[in-house]
Formats: sequence, C-alpha cells, structure tokens
Amino acid sequence: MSDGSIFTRILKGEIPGEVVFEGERLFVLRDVNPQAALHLLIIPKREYADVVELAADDPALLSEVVALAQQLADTHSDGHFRLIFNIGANSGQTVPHLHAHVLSGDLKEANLV
Ligand code: DGP
Repeated sequence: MSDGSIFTRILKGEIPGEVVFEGERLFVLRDVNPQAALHLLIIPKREYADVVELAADDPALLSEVVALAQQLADTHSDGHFRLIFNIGANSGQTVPHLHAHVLSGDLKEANLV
C-alpha cells in the first residue's frame, strides 16, 4: 500500500474509483458524492495542497486544469460549468490534495457555493 492521498491511491488502483481520464500530469475522477448531473474532479498527479500552491509553482499546469475543465464540459455536458477550488478545511476542503470540482448540468437553481 502506498502512502499517497486517497485520489492517488484510486489512480494506482489501490482503492476503487472511476478514473475518467489520465494524462501526463493530470487525471480526472468522477466525484463519489455528485452535486450536479456532471461532477468531476481534475487532479494534478503531483500532490499540491491547494490551488494557491499550484498557481505559485506551475501556472502553466493551472491553465491546463482550466482548459481540461472546458473540454470535459464540452464532451460530457453542454459546455457550461462551474469550476470550484476549496482552499483550507474551513472552506470545506476535505482532501488536502488539490482538486478542481467541475460541475455541469442545469445549475441555475443549485445552491453549490
Ligand atoms: P473537497 O470538499 O473540495 O475537499 O472535495 C473532496 C471531494 O472528493 C468530495 O466532493 C468527495 C470526493 N471524494 C472523497 N473521497 C472520495 C473517493 O474515495 N472517491 C471519489 N471518487 N471521490 C471522493
């Protein structure tokens, strides 16, 4: 068993989870507790704690996250989406391995923030 985050362990197949996409530096999981018709998590393989750390270290990878979010929304939904990063436990971050929530579907009435 590795000592990676829960997301890393899913990517390695050590625990169950649906890996929707795997690229060189990013992978995508379907959220286990979906808050919208489409709820995916974009996750850098490198275990950044949060998006502030990523933006400081590798802004190009942050741009890749945004572009991938659009691609996923185009492919799996209507191209419209919310991109949410929780930063810190008091914001609701429960997994300290950076992940971008991609939420899509009919979100107008959804109280997600
Ligand atoms: P956050 O609150 O921003 O840290 O979001 C963590 C998300 O991770 C939350 O929406 C649920 C999801 N999650 C937690 N554990 C698992 C898991 O084991 N598998 C999958 N697919 N998602 C998980």
